[in-house]
Amino acid sequence: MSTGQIVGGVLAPHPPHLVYADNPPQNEPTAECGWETLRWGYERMRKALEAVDFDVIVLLSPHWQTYIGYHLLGVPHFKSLSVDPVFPNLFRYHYDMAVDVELARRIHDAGKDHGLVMKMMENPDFRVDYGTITSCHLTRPEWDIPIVGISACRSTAFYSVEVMQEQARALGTATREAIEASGRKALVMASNSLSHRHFVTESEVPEDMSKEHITNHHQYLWDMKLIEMMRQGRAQEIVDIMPEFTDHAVSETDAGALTWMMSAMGYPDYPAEIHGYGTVIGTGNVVASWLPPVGEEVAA
Ligand code: 2X7
Ligand code: FE2
Repeated sequence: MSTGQIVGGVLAPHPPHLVYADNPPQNEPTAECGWETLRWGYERMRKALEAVDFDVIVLLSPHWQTYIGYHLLGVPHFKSLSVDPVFPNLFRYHYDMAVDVELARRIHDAGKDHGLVMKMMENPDFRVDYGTITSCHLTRPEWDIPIVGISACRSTAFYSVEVMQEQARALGTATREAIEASGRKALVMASNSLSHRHFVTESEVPEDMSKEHITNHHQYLWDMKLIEMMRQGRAQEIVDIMPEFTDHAVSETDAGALTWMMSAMGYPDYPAEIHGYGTVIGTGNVVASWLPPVGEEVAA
């Protein structure tokens, strides 16, 4: 009876700068230009996804931080204004999104079966975090596909990156089982930057690209190491090295999104397609997709 499957995965970082520089009608501030290597990378990824048939996007966002367990958006429709707390000058975005509550509930139940603390978020006035909005906008600006939004449990901060990994792996397995039982064709999405040490001041013109560069070479080396592993189809090793990478690169992988996605996809051994890499206010960001070779399914 289970015909559902994960049809692909994407690493879709969420600096609000990229939405700002794209000037979509939903965002109030306007920009002249900026961060083109990443924005063109997203453009290439959207093109690649045209060949993929999916009816839901399931993502985990580092900016929906929950302190006890994983929460899931549990209301069919959200519409409001999202203002980035750090960059209100760049991101004031009017969103209007549909949620696949049935699949969210299945993931909730499957997570519980795997021993995780899970909660459906059923407050209709809840303001969806900007990470969810930005990654979804940049991947699918039409907003014509429902999403399942999963929070990031702050277990790295409370306990350790190892505890986060254990939970994110279990959540990945639960997510895959729930998708398979649901009959959905799902695109899974990790919404995070790689190296994440950013500048503490913003330049006068945010899109002044003469000021944009990686915070330090050490971070760049870590980003390149991880990207090379993605290019070589070494997902299991990426997860194995995650504690060290997260610590040394001060990475946003601390939220568990990438570990969760690799686990949900069964640690793919085929190469990721790297659509673009670039820095945003000093952080390292890669836009990448894992689309299984023709004839192969994601995960065992
Ligand atoms: O949330 C972010 C981020 N992850 C990276 C860079 C800049 C802003 O916001
Ligand atoms: Fe972020």
